[in-house]
Amino acid sequence: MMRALILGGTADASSLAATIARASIDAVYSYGGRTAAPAEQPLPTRIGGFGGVSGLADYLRREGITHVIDATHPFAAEMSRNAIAACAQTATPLLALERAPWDKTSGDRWIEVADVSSAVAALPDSPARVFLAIGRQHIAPFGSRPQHAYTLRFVDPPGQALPLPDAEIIVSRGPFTLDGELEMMRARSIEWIVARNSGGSGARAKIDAARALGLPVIMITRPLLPERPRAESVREVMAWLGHRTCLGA
Ligand code: 3Y8
Ligand code: NAP
Repeated sequence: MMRALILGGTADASSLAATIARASIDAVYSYGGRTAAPAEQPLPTRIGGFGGVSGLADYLRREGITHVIDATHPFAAEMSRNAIAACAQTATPLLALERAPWDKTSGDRWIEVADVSSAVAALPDSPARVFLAIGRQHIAPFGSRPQHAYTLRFVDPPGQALPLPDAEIIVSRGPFTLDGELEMMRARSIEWIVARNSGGSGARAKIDAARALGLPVIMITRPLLPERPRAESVREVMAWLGHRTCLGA
């Protein structure tokens, strides 16, 4: 009897959950518990970590999970690595639902860097107006560059003071629109953007806005993950689950 676990937390995971619910496939949706009020899902939902690889392997056995879809974000590398290990240990089929990275197109002024500390080093020395669109978990390293005027965007209000003397916080969970991003960047006179190559459409607007305004983007490339089967569409996932959706998969 099929029972799927969706490792979620992204727009793609939400659209997969809706299709799986419509197909009446027995499934559980899992959030990591990063945000205060994650979006509702049309499936039974669990929130919080499993307790590393062994915790996830125990969960798979205990809950009789027959298929795991890793629909987490490309930067949720620890979750993805744990899923690969736990599924190998328990011989549970695993498929990643992962959107392709954004490609640099003509007009894009990207400075591609490998990680957050390289992103900090790529900022100019002279004071600038910088939009940090990388969430709240990786702000501390920018404390070494207090000379800049920062605009940050978080899903939830920050719990404590930031290590940045000049910072304005926008609380918004996306998805974002081109007009909204253009308006925000003009209103804040943004000169630099720091972003992660998340891919997908939910956060792409800031990249298109930066190109339209001719602004440089410090683009953090994705962490490398071990090989695993991957799909880029919900339809492919449903076919992998052996389910012919109404789309005529
Ligand atoms: C908790 C689930 C939807 C889902 C929305 C997508 C789109 C917006 C791109 C910017 C970049 C960022 C951040 C972002 C994106 C979507 C999608 C996507 C980037 C939610 C969600 C959870 C999270 C966790 C959160 C992180 C943070 C990252 C904000 C829900 C809304 C910056 C990633 O405050 C915190 O601690 C937030 C932590 C991990 C990265 C970070 O390190 O701070 N996502 N984001 C999931 C869980 O608990 O399991 O609350 O409903 C999901 C979404 N995030 O329904 O449309 O691509 O899917 N999320 C990045 O790309 O750099 C925003 O502001 O432009
Ligand atoms: P991470 O660093 O890869 O994972 C850290 C730990 O958090 C994992 O080992 C696991 O704990 C727990 N965890 C993460 N995702 C989980 C999930 N979906 N269900 C259950 N436990 C989960 O993860 P992250 O980058 O903080 O991302 C956390 C969540 O936010 C994920 O759902 C991800 O899809 C979503 N998200 C992340 C980003 C991003 O930029 N990282 C962007 C958008 C959405 P245990 O080891 O205890 O099992």
